[in-house]
Amino acid sequence: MTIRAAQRPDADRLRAALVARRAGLRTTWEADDDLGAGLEDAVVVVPGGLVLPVEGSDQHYGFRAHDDHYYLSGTRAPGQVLVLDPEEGWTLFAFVASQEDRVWHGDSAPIEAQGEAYGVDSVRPIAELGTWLGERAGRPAALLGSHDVLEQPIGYDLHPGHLEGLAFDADLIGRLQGRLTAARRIKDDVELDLMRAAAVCSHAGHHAGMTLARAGMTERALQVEIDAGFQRAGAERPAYGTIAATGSNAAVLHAHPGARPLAEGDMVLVDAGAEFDGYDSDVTRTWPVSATFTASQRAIYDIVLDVQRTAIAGLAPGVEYRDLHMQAARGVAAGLVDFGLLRGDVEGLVERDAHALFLPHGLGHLIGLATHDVGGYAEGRERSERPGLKFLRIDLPMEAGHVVTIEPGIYFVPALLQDAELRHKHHDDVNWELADSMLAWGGIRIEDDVLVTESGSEVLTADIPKLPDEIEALRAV
Ligand SMILES: [Mn+2]
Repeated sequence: MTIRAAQRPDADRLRAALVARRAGLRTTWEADDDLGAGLEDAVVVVPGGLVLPVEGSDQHYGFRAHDDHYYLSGTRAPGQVLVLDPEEGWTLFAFVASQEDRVWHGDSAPIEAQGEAYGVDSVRPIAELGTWLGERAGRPAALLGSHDVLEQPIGYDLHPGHLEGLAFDADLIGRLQGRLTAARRIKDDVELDLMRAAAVCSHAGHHAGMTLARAGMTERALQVEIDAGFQRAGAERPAYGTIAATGSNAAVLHAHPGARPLAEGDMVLVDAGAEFDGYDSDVTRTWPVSATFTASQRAIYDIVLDVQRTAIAGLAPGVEYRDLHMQAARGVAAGLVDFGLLRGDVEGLVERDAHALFLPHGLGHLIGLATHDVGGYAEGRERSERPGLKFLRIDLPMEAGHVVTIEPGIYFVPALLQDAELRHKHHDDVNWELADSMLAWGGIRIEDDVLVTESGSEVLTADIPKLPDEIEALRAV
């Protein structure tokens, strides 16, 4: 088995994509009739965020630039601000290292090189931002990106007075933000290159986990192997805290890897994804510690896999994600009826949310710069309070360029299955004797990242084995 190398887009493509993103967004903003004449006169300020110092050390927590700032500027250094004056175009106010910075942290990127790399109209030192803002006092202004500039202006070489002159307008901010969020739903070619690179790194980490895991190893030791696999392949870090949960821990949806050892006969649920140049992947695989699944593990695995593949096959432009979620709910209910855990007709079970006892989360979410990316709900749609829907993170008609996760699961969650109210409500829906005998069984989730295309979909994380035979072949080595 070979794992492809993670590739970065070249400088020309990156610059062209950034220029196109900013130009496209301006066109969208200017076409918004509700903004009226407001935009021509407005100033848009997009800070990238400041570092968060670690108490008692001279270091800071891992820095992550605000996604909107990075999306528009192409740069992720802390303490920088991208601005738009419609008359003058886009200016990046860039961090310039002092002598002391150079001694302790190294030099900053040269100003001219940043203008060339990111294709902005101009780049100026951050120290000039205050004067620039002062010259625009009284104009309507929108603050996008990180709002920490309001609490810590000094971090951006500003004093509070520099911002007070601008007329920040909540309505303008809301409108501009809404269009930016909508634009970010559709991934451009450079973003897709980076998401493919993240998927390659995720493959390396999951492969390391599947091949190195042995009975007796702790969840924590397995997590270290997976994260190391990501980073050896070129990822900068895990996109989120890696979940490596064995036995009953697999039914804790966001479990932290701990000291529990992997045991023969148990499974391991690994929910882990690599981050590459700020872009995330999010992948779950569930596999046996032993060389083969047990009969009940294989039966539940086949239900989840079938539901997952059906949902992926259903993805296409125009399809409502919520419908895929409900189809998955029916698939889980039907599978559990066949297994003997649920009783009754599938439609009725789903209507009463009986499936949500075993699938207590949504089918998936948008993914991109954020693991749970922005814009999951179409304008005007609100989250449902129903148990089977309230954790659904997307309610949106699918469009080519969306990247979503498809991640059904079946779990035996004691907190749900031992809840008196739920047992009463679903008294006739569940074979409680069987459910009670499986309280420590754990759970299975299978998750891929899927690009919606004009003709259907493309699974970005398809190289990571999920067929039971492929998994057993890897576990037998
Ligand atoms: Mn996910």
